[in-house]
Amino acid sequence: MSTPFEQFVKEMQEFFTPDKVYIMDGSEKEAKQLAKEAQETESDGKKVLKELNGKVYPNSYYHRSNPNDVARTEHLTFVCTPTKEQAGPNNNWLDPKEAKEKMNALMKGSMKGRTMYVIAFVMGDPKSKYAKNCVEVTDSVYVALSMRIMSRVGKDAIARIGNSKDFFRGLHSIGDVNPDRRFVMHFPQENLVMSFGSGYGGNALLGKKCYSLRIASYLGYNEGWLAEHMIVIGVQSPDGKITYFLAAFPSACGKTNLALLQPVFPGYKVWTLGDDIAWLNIGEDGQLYAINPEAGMFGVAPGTGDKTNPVMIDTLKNDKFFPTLFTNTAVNDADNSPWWEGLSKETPSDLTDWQGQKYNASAGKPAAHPNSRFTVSIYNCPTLSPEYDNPNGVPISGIIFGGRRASTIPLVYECKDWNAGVFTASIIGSETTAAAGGAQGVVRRDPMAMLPFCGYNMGDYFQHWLNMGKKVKKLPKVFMVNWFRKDENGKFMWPGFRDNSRVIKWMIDRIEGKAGAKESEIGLLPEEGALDTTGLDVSKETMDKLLSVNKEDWKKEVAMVEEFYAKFGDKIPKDLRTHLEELKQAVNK
Ligand code: GTP
Ligand code: SPV
Ligand code: MN
Repeated sequence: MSTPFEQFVKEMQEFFTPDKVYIMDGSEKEAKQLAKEAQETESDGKKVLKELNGKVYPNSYYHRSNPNDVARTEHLTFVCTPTKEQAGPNNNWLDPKEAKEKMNALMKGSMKGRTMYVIAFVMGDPKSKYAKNCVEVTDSVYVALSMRIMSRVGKDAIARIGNSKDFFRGLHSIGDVNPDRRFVMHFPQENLVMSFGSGYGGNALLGKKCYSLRIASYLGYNEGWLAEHMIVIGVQSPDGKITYFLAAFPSACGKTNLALLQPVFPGYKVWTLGDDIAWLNIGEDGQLYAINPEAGMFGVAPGTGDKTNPVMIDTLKNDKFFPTLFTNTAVNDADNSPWWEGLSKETPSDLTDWQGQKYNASAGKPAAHPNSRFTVSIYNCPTLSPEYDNPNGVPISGIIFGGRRASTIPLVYECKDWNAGVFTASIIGSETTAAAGGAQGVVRRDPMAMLPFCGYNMGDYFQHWLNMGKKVKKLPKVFMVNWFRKDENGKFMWPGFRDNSRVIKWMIDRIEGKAGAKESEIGLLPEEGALDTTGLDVSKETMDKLLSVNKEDWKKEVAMVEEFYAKFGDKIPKDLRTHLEELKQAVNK
């Protein structure tokens, strides 16, 4: 008798008709063999991987994707629930039957001439009751190696699945990398995702956004937990106490950087637990606990340097885990190392750009793609928390929400209570970034930083957040931040990065009841002098602006929120409507 896992592999082999089937065991030896294979395999007219200088970045390899396949494609991503209403106005929807017919036509036989890699993996620590079993099949060796970094792949996962039928099924085929034949289809009711035509992380590493957010958010809705686009950190203060925070910012808005923060104050330290996804459960003591289901980081390269994020540079230089991948960065031909804007002050003279051309700086275009990324194991991170693989997760005292906004949103404010926090998170606006295809810099609503990742109707999702608040015993404090305010000349007003620790310090003091706050129309702002600006090079005038509420801006903001809420009709919980009405009155006074 074969196991459901073995049956699935057989079914996939019959469906995709690859030349070869390879079941991953997750060993380092295997990874080295796959890296070798990837250097010999041609895809889309070039070798899948090229070895980089191991003296600069140990175990590092370079991947250049098709220039039209460099980011998530939200317009080609669908949630296929039985009814359109279940998916909500926040998702593209297709009838599941129709979606499958479409995908079957594209995917049947699509692995001919290639190897099908079978990746059994666990999201979360295999010892944790919150962890989930998954299998992805793919014809991309780049995806197979990336999955090894991002999750717990191989023998242990196969053993954990055992004789169970209950595992996520992810079908991925790179096809012919044609944007006109590219779809990512989610079937939450069947614990299934079908993805065709893209090799890019968010579209192809199905354990990440597709499973751990879109499918998992739906599971959480039914089972009483939350799957969120959040980092998890522990902040140690000089007295040795560690305060655990979650932070949700939209894509390419600073999560990875905050997760590896090196505070400016002596005696403070950030312990890293997660940089992109958190699963939140109510623990036996009634508190909110978080685990990071991932095992690696798929981070934005541009902007990462010694000054901005020294811990990430150390992580990338760590030789612990094999391999580290660099995708669509530039390459410094002087020493065969990856390079991107912000890595060093001077642009090296001898660069190949992300499209494989000799770089010419005078053309005014960046050498690395703005969404170029590294894929690195979290075990390489020197600030990894000893609690990272605690099967129960860590107890959360504060939740930070944020967005990328040139105006309107102050540097930081605190929400009065849980429901005010849910409201504030539900109205987050953020300027779109290169993490997704399409226009950039356009302000759109991105509630909880989950707009592209919530696998069901966001009206129901808001209600679920309110319900969770009723069940959690000691509710975390909720804060809103904006590192991205700009002045009249388009310059960032706040230095950001390591100086963000000043804001975190105020939050810890608020949680401990040690710092003051003053009421405003939108929530509680730091009281005069409460935010520690010792040694900070920002004028008093700028600080005042960063911490003020401009009612004219907020009137416009309310109008945008009204428009957004309207899309959801009756699905918006009454409590949130009341909060919006109160905000409207306050800013119109
Ligand atoms: P995803 O991986 O797409 O979910 O993104 P993320 O939220 O982890 O974003 P990340 O930390 O990688 O940052 C994205 C970009 O914002 C990078 O170019 C960073 O250098 C930049 N960035 C991060 N923090 C700050 C900050 O405090 N101020 C400014 N000005 N830029 C920042
Ligand atoms: C994001 O876009 O939010 C990412 C990168 O973290 S991806 O995994 O591709 O979605
Ligand atoms: Mn993300």
